[in-house]
Amino acid sequence: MKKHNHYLIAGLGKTGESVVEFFNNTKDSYTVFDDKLSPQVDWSYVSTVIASPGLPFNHPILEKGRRRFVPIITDIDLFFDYKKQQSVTIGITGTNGKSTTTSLIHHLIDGSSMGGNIGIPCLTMAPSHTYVLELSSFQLHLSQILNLDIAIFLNLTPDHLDKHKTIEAYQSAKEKIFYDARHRIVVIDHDIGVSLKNRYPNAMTVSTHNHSADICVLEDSLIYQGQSYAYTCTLGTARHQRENIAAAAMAYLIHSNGDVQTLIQKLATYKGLSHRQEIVYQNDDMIVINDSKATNGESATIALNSFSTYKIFWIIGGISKDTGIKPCLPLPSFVQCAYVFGQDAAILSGQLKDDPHHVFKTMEEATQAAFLDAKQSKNSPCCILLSPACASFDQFKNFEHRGDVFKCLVSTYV
Ligand code: UMA
Repeated sequence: MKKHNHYLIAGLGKTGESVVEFFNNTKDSYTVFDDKLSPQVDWSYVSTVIASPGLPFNHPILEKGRRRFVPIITDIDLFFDYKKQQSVTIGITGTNGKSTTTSLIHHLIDGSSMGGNIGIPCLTMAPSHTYVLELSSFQLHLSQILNLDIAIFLNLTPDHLDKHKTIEAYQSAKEKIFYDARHRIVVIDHDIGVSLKNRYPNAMTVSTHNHSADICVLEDSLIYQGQSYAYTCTLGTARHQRENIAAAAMAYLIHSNGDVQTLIQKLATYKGLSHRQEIVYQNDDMIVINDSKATNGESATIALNSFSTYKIFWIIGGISKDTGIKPCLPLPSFVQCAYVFGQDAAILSGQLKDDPHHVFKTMEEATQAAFLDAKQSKNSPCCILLSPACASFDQFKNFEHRGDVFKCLVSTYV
């Protein structure tokens, strides 16, 4: 006999822990499952499974639930069920830039709460009038239909194909962000944005060069409703950052009914996020960047191009994604040397072929060598760039841990 509302919390990481806390407060009954605990599950009691985003979609615990016709939902679904009706929800997805855009919107909207894939489980967000949610393809794939007030789809390049298997499946998961959304925002500088605009004609458009977009963010001015406004933002003027600024600005303008003056003031005071092209050290000859969040070749390429005026000593490694560092190749001439470490160092070294690179076991050794070479180099200004293009789990708890260790190492060399 099935007991009413007995939940199975599948996966006991950050998400699972937040669901445990949530059910402790609502007094709902639950059982936890995690491979590291190897627990037995008595399915006769389970009415709903709450799946963690990191579980493989075909994990035996989820397959068992499906065979028994037990609904599988996520912490995001719980959040939408329990949040205050009158609050506003803004969701952001895309392969790259979603954390930056999420945090920028959070900064723009006073009193908003930020959560989701950015590292703060939705259920732990402080109560607010506006919730800004970074949504990964894993979270979207497993969630039901969300009723977002504003949904942003930034971009799409191959990533997480080990889990989604095909780019089409990856795109379908991400596109769920648009179902039932009240306002949709697309970046029309990419094919995916153009295709989405064709399928969702009411979507608001943003661009970095097309003046007819609903908002166009140029290097020093933004164009909105036919008027040009000067702006500054610490994110800089690289195209990908202007796309993030444009998407965030559009969301803000929808939310604030077009308050451009406040937008411009707020853009100027944004400070940026840790581990995303974060400046760790800078003097006239050298800049050191922690871009530990770059877990695929696409994001690493963006970082390389952002520092193309420097001679780059590039630290990469960890667990390589399907395409490895293909998007970064051929290595641009401003990259002096790559310092490769971690589990898939041999794969990355194979991809680099004759491009200058050295292989190490650990990030510590790679960083030490990069500093040594940069200091001896006659070329300046130089940039020591940790933009690993890989997942971190072989040697670190997560990308934040990897970035923090890097910052510690840097402090011993500068
Ligand atoms: N587990 C199993 N069996 C498995 C796999 C995992 O039992 O086969 C268990 C692990 O033992 C562990 C738990 O599941 O106890 C881990 O759960 P999880 O991987 O879902 O991780 P959380 O700690 O809940 O973190 C998740 C997101 N992680 C992933 O999607 C992999 C975090 O995104 C997110 O910040 C957090 O929820 C809060 O919302 C991280 C991430 O790497 C940053 N995201 C990917 C990315 O950005 O590329 C999508």
